[in-house]
Amino acid sequence: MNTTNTPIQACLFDLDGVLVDTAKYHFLAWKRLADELGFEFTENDNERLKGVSRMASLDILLEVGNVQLDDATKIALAEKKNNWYVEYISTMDESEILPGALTFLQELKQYGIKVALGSASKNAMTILNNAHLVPYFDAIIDGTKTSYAKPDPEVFILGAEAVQVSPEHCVVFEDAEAGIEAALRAGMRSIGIGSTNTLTQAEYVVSSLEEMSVEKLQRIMSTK
Ligand code: B16
Ligand code: MG
Repeated sequence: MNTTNTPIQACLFDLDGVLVDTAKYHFLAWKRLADELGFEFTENDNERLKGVSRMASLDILLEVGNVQLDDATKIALAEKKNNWYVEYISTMDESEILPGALTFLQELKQYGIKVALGSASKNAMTILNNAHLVPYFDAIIDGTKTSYAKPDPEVFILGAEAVQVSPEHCVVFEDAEAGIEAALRAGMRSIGIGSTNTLTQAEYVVSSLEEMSVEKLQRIMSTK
């Protein structure tokens, strides 16, 4: 297949919730912090943190507990949570790769379609290394390379520039509505991973990458 004649030339992937199942470790670490601070933090509350940066996540957590703190304390608590999270992900491996993700990444490589990461996480390299996913990426843009959080389009614009593909030929795979909005603001196509109830702005939604293939992707993207 000659990809230069097809609409999609690059796939930009969010990490947590799209390629790997790290949300559970974020939850464990945030819950541990809430326990220490003396309030309850549920899995339902945790849904609000998906795709959100570390400091913005802490603000949401403190709002749940109705706790007000000064900036220095907040920075110290975010660091504490991150140390626990880093400890949890230090032992993760390929078994945390979400269904269908590896097969789809392998297929994209075979077709010569560029692949970039667009993640808010500052721990993305540790996760990709532990899951042995690094060789599948032509570019890796994560929270250490960006200044603005999703829904700002920066992370995806940098990804497209790194693989030298113009935005209209890029498709973003995201599990968070803020990430879908970032894709739209970047002028890119979008596929939501999750439910149409929450990913209302996505062009197309699948429940996991198990439902995706290069042939299906090009078909979906050429019919819009
Ligand atoms: P860190 P993504 C996001 O990853 C997570 O979904 C979100 O829960 C987390 O707060 C954020 O990364 C920052 O992560 O604390 O490791 O820098 O979905 O953008 O891949
Ligand atoms: Mg995500």
